[in-house]
Amino acid sequence: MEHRIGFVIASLLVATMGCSKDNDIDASQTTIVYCQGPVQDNATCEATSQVPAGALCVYGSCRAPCTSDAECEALVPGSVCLPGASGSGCRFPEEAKCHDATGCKGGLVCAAGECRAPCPDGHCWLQGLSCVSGACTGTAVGSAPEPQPEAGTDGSAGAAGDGGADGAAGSGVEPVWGTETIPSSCPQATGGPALVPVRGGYCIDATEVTREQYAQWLSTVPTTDGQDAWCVWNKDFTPVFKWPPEDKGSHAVVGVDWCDAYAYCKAVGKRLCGGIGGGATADAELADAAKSQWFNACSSGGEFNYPYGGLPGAGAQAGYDEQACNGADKGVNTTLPAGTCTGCVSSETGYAGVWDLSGSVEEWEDSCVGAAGKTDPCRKRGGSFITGGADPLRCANTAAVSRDSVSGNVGFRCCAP
Ligand SMILES: [Ca+2]
Ligand SMILES: [Ca+2]
Repeated sequence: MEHRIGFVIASLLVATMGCSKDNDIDASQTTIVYCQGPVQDNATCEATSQVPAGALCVYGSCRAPCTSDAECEALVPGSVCLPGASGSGCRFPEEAKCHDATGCKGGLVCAAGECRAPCPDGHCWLQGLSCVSGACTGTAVGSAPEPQPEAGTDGSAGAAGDGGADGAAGSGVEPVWGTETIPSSCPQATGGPALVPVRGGYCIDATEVTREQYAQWLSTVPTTDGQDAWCVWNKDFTPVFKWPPEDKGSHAVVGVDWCDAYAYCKAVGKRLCGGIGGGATADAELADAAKSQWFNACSSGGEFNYPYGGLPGAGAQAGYDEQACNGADKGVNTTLPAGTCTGCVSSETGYAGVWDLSGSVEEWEDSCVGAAGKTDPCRKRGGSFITGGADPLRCANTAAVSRDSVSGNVGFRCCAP
């Protein structure tokens, strides 16, 4: 296994950490003490070269090397396998918390609320990790595929760790981010927000559909004829609330029922976001990144609780940032121009550039139970500006209301194909 990359970052750690222990971690509260030797005191360290054979120095602490959460759980319940500069080690997810880069030392960056090894080329080599806000984030699984240095380089781009296992992955193993398709282009559409290609092989609107965009469609006087049987009751596409747009054209359209949303997406050459590969999202698939277009985009492929981060392994609401997206805790209490909340987006390759999946307005999904008509329960996602607390703003959270329901905080976005 190549250790060159880890060495580069470890060298950085040694160069910049010095001897201070002024990290966010209170070493006196550290209960995992793995190192047996001269660095036993609070099990702190500056580099793996200091710690006994069989131990790793990860984020300034001696750690048991690991390749999986299960391994750590067996050693110390509650600990998880997280990456460090020279390998992955068991630690508690509560450790190494930060609010910004000043809370991290040794060249680590603050991402998703934790100090992390940087991913300078935008990729992380360990399976299960993704590059978020410039740092490798997620839970490392297994061992890393060997980086393939380009001819004439020293191969110094990329890896944040060596996986802590020897020889399990040989050269020629495909990096994990190459196994899911990001479309090279999106279908031609005739209206609405720009489509963004996402991992999973489809495209999704960059923002919620705005009032101006919806008004443009209504100006074509679309007929309500030809809707599916469960929407024949819908004789008017005009929003019930916040209409006409007046000076709020750039805000998300609200006051539309499920059938309005479905008809709009269809009319502009897209479809209401539903199942990956086609059709609706089944109830059991709502939090399945391989099945739900909306959830996959919101959670960066199931990696995060919120568009901007939060590791599911640390708890369903882990990583919640009340200021990142327009939920009630942000205090705006109304809609904003689409895409205003610059922190309400994924920075992961393959998911970046899709705004307000959490908060702003709840979004209809093509996920209804039954085909009776207006009373069928249909799913709406992501919470809204009147949704208080962390839970409703999670990507995995859903709520169901009747197909004909309209609300001042419910809109939608479209996907394609
Ligand atoms: Ca309607
Ligand atoms: Ca939203």
